[in-house]
Amino acid sequence: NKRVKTVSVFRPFIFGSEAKPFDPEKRPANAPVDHTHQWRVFVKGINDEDISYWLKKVQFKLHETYAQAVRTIEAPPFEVVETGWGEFEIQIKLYFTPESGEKPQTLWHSLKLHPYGPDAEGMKERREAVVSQNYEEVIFNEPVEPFYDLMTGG
Ligand code: SLL
Repeated sequence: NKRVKTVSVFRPFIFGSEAKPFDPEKRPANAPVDHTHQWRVFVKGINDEDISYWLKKVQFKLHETYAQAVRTIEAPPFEVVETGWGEFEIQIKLYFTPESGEKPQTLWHSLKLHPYGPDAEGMKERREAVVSQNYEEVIFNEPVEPFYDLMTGG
């Protein structure tokens, strides 16, 4: 496949996590006793825009304390919902649509369970969700023609 010379295509997305302490009255039934939080790690479009036309699959690699630490998500929503007790680094590997011919790209996200900053104590009392997310862009330099067409609707 021929490459479209001197062209770069950008796609924005959001990745991150959201965590909430369990409500003591209703812990998830199957959560181990030492778990304290429910959390979610995700990759998504800006304003929940559908990004599955370029993002094919996402592989999340959790801490080794998790059974089946590698979770592969093949369709949106690209997310893993889990429970746990500790914070750790999550490896996020993005796989692009086959037309792209692009290699997967790896990101890291620090799972945050505990509020921090000036209002941390208040947030803990109110059991607020802790959100930690980042804006990111993938850049495809000189994409192959079929992928360029797909990206630009041509
Ligand atoms: C820490 N370095 O010590 C981190 C490790 C591991 C978190 C955190 C549950 C695992 C499971 C879980 O929260 N692991 O029970 O399956 O803080």
